[in-house]
Amino acid sequence: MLLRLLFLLLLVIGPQAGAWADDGYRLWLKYDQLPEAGLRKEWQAQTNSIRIDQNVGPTLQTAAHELQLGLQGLLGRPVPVGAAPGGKGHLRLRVAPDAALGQEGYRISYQNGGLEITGSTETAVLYGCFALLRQVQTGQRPAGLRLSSQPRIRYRLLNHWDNPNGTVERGYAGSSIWKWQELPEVLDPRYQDYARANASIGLNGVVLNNVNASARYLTPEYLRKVAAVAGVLRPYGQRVYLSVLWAAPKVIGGLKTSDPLEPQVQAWWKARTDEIYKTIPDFGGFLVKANSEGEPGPQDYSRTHADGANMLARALGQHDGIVMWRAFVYKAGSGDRFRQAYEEFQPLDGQFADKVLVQVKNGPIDFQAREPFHPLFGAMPRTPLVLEVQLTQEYLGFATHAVYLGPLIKECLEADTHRQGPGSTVAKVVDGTLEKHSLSGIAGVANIGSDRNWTGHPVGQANWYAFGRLAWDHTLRSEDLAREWTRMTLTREPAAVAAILPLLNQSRAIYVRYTTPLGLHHIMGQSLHYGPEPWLSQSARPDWTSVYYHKADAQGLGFDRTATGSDALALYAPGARHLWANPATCPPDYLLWFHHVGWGQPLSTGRTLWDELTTRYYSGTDSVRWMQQQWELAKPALDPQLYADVAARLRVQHREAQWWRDACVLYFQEFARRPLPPTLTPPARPLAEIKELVDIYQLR
Ligand code: BDP
Repeated sequence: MLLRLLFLLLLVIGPQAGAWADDGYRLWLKYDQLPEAGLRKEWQAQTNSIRIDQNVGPTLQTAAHELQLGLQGLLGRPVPVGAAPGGKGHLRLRVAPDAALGQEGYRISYQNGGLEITGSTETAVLYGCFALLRQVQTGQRPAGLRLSSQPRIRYRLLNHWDNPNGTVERGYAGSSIWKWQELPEVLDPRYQDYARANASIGLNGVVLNNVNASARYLTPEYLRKVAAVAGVLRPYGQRVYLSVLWAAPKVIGGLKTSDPLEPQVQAWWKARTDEIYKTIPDFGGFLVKANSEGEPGPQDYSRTHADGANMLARALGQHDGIVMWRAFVYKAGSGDRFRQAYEEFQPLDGQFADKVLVQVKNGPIDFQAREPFHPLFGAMPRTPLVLEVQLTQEYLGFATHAVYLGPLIKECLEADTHRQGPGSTVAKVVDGTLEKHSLSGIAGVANIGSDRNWTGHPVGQANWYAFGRLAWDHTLRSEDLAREWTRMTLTREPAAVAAILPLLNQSRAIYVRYTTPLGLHHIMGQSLHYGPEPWLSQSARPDWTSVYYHKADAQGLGFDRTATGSDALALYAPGARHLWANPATCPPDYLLWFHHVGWGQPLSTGRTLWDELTTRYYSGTDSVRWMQQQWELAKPALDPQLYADVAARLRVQHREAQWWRDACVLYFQEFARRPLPPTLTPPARPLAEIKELVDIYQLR
């Protein structure tokens, strides 16, 4: 009887206890014991202790501590940290200048019979430690291990769009992780866990606040708070940066102007910047959104973006910091939005000061599910360009749709600008190798919030992970990163991994199919940017409507951006333009980005535009069912809580895929006036009913 009771008790508490309780907080840094005893033994034999020199700095101590934590968990036995040297059976961390590795690169190798992680700096060794842990976590063997890697891009940043009041612009994972009102006294343990996550994937900096910036961050009171966060992030190699409000000299400085050519404005920024460096000696620099979507900027004083950026660069002076000036600009009523950033920024190429990088979104409109690469990547050879991608899923179903972004980021990086002939990829522009820039940068708009699992949707973690790994090395394959993340985060059980990987790898293409197939874009719900609203025709500006972008009429669908239309295609080098210029050869995925195509026009797929469009909406929606089945296959190997969470979100995703499908098919049918292909079942509800759904979601 007693035994039976005990057994029942175990059944009740079992799933919540120990290794099975997985609320997602630990991300990919789980360090649960390796199941394979043999593999554990092999690693144990190489890691009897960790050896570091005495009197090392905080980052190397952090590195040793992380390694200790990880190895103890994975190998299931204590790993002491002792004084170098060490030797056979011990793991040595060594900082030694090595030109081949640069400042941040690491090498893992056997030296005198013992494993050693080396790098020119303590931060480099820290990256190496996480690389070694990744080897153990993903089940690699220690024998003959030799690995070296260095980042291809220098500034690898997350951009938080977080506000002082704790809200996050376009954030879907709770509120901000930065608790400004508690700082600087209270240091939430999350800050440290956040820093280690970033370091583990190779990132090296964080813009703490929203690009629609509050001037408050530049006040002494807030700088003390920022300094406190910087203090936690520093041992993990993460520098802090701030987004600044262009009008700050007026708003908090008491000046009458923010004109960058005014000496008093220049003096104000110089003094503020010196003050920042006194408080935060390794401050990274400024991110600026100016003269965009109502934000103030130098154009308010008839000055250029270059005037503004260069003034800030001068304020930075000798300090080791940079200015990242965003190119996300588009003025109301001045033609095709696709062209506007190009028209404003391309003529400024060559005018930016040394410390300035121009930050460009991956595509010319705004983080759509698929965009052609931004034409500026092929047009500003004399300016280092930061690639900005969005990890938070503003246009990709918030935290309810599983969309793995590895393929999206890679698609942009691998796109060929043809700037210097074939092979002039966006990656080579961004990493600086194409034009020999010494500065280079990449930024991901963070999808991180106060939710226990950090990203709302558990799959969102994979986007943080893949972004960091690609920022370090853009030649890595998206599929390999999905595999790494899955095996470190979800399960290493082969059948389950085999079920989950195709789900992840195809998720973005599936999302495109049921929302914006064939190059449709910007047809989502107004303001909130959720759900379909292709009929949206009235807004504060024409380029905030949907009809502006899809141009559906009785003849056909799509935005003519050839010479007969807005001619945005002319912004690309001939080689790149050539790919899209002819509707007969333009890849279907980009067709409606560049062409207005007749409903009955046969496409390269063999179907007419109408049939292809509707087929994609249906097959995309059906594929969400397939995603559910794949997830189901993995169930036995998954933590029950995590399994249930994703399964529920997939149910929402399927319901909303149907919403997108029915809305778009019925709406476009009003123009096409054609029946659905016979294999497709017409939506059961009328368009009017679907339109009401948008009002419910938008709370209008
Ligand atoms: C848009 C967002 C808006 C951002 C803006 C930006 O809707 O909230 O402020 O981008 O990047 O996608 O500045």
